[in-house]
Amino acid sequence: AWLKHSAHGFKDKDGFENEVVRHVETTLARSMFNCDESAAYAACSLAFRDRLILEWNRTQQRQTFADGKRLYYLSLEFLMGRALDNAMLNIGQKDIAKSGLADLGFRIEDVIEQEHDAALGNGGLGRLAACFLDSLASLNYPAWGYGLRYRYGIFKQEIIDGYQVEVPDYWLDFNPWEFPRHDVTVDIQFYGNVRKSVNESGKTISHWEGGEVVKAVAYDVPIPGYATPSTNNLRLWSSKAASGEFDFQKFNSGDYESSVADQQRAETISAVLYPNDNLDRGKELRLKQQYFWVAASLYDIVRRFKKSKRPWKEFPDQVAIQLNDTHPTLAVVELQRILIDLEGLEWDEAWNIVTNTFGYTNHTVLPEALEKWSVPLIQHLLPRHLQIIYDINLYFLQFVERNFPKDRELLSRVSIIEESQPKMVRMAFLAIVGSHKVNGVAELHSDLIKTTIFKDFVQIFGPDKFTNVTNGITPRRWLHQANPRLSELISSKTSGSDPLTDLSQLNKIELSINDPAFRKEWAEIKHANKVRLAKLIKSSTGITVNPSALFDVQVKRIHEYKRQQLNIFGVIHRYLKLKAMSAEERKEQQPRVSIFGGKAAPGYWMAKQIIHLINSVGSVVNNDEDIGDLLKVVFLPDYNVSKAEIIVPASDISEHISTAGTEASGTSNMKFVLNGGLIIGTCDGANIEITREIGENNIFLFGNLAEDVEDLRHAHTYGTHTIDPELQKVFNEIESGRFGSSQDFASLVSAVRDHGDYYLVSDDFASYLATQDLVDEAYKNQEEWITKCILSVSRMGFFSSDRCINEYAEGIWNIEPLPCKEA
Ligand code: DL6
Repeated sequence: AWLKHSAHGFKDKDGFENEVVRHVETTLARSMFNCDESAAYAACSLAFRDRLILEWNRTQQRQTFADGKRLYYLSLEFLMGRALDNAMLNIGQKDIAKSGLADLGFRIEDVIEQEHDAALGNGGLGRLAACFLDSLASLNYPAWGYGLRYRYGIFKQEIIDGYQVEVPDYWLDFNPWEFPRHDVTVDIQFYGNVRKSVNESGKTISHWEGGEVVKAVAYDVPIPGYATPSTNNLRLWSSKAASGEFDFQKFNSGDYESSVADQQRAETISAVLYPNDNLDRGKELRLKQQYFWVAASLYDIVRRFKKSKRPWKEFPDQVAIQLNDTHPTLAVVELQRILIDLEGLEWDEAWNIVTNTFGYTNHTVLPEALEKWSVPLIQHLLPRHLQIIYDINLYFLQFVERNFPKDRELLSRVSIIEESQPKMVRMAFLAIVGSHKVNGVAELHSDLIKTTIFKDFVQIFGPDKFTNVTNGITPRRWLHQANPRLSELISSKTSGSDPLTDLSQLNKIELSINDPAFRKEWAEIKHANKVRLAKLIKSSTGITVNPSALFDVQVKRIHEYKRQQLNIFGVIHRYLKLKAMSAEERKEQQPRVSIFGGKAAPGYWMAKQIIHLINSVGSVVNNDEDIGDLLKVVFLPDYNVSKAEIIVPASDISEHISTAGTEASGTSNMKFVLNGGLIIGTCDGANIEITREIGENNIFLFGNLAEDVEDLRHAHTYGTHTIDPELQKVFNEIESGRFGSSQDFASLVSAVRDHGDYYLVSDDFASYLATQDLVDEAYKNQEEWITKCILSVSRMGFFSSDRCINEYAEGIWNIEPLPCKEA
């Protein structure tokens, strides 16, 4: 590893141990005699952090001197997970740490376990941002992430009496991975009003005045690249009262409560992550978060650009900004405001700079997730921005009118302002108009946005503005960290090339597919990973599962479109079938453990019902002596990144079963296959490309196609909707009270039976069951199963986030890598 030869790495194990001991004794002020695992974690992290800081500074200096183009990735979510393990691996000194810690009396796994997940995200979108940061640094791209430093990330989920209970997750007690920059602050304005004046040359100038000011304070997080000294920066903003600590006058006159009110109101902005995934709730505080974060980030970016003393027209040659979904779209408006109001540029010149700077990634076609903000709310909070939005819309509609004269319908369809009551700003439309490229995240999804929600814009701007970049995952975390033995087995077959830097090397394992020793090791690794998961299941739910059973996993946010309800209805069907069998027949059946995990948004009632049903079915099935090990149903509480690192490598089959056309991509599908599990899935999102890469024989596809969904829904609404008879039996059983009060689950049943079955659960049920039978059959032939797994892994090279980042860099950002020459 490069660091072994660098002045900044640990020379050897002794060097590492000395540093750990030094931190225990000085930084932590403890003695080695009472050093427990948490102190060992702290000292080990600080020792690695010291290595990182030096490279981090050098990388930033290198990027500044090179004076080239940088990417800024704006994401309201970064679901980072744990940092220590990743730092050790990327720096290339995990072996030294392992033996050094062993000398000091610790197992490296126990030390890693001490770290709290940095859970600043809801699900796929936030985790994708974290994978991208890892790839950007590993590929030496000059790039910064910008986000919010939430004091509370996604809530901790507890399961009490089968129900989800949300508990706040304060994660900042000890966080060695962030650096407060009290000298990097930005004053952010809200509310107030706009005054116009005319300058000497007769030009009207807008002044945004009055209102409230909140301070943004920067916290920096180093992002180490793998096998390179490049260490990028993630800057997270925290909110503080601009006017000092609290109001002394009020304090002195005894009005203690209101003396701290300003301070508390300011700090609320970055206090908590909104826990909705694929759902927009339109709350004022959320809009405040969005503006606070984009305004601080843009101030920072512009300040950096201005230091270069280049003319404004060169801004897009120096700066690429990617909008991770529409959450940062106000950045488009803010940059236009800076350029015209503060820097005095003309509208057209400014708008040209803006549109050449931004790119927009769409992550969903679900109507309930497409952001809209009410005009009165924006008017109140950001009065000048609303004026600019209206002007952007006016010039855009004039452009449309010129190119498509007399098409009033078109104008109203594409207007950034929706003429509803109240009027709404359609953020996706604003993002499209303000960007030079718009991309979807998997082929099907990118096609769908072009033919459905953004169809008119393809006509207006032409097809070249719209593109696809299929998502990817970082093999550092999702192969090596999660599954070190498999990673090493694979590396032993890639003739010296490192699959963690070039995932296409995976295809070399195909040469060993008939090697008995290789296959045996493969099977042993999977079994060991299942034993590890069985222990986690036991410790977190009390349920004992047999690691030799087929592990069937569905872990992701709970959402009707992801169809955990289809899965649990299928489990009930399996249970009923097993119950109806004789003891002899049961012996022929493939034992299965159905494992679920995932959080429901606190206000999403149906999702919470799904969790309750899974747990209720579990309590019946798991205690049924007729069934024994033939079927277990587990709901693993508090699914998060570090749990995923244990769950993913242990799966035999995982479920990616969204209604076709609803899951933009999915990324856990990639993680599961990369770790030697097969998948059952619909023709949706990235499942389609996974199938193309690994071959149809190695995946279990079922269900209706995206192109048929609209007709089926139409038929449910206007024709007769007959429920699948096997599903009806499941409903009868639920309604008989077998799994607790049928009232509790009435809405889940009636959504399918009486309310149009929007997610086509009944339409796909028969094909789902038949495909699950194929899974059982296939699993019985372990030799063939392992062959499928090896073939699949060997063909997963395409799904590295490194490939994905290279596509963005070339096709959207126009940035070049800047490697360290001495490395
Ligand atoms: O692109 C990352 C991820 C996809 O893999 C998922 O399929 C998709 O559901 C998710 N989208 C969102 C949208 N949320 N908002 N806004 O999280 O993006």
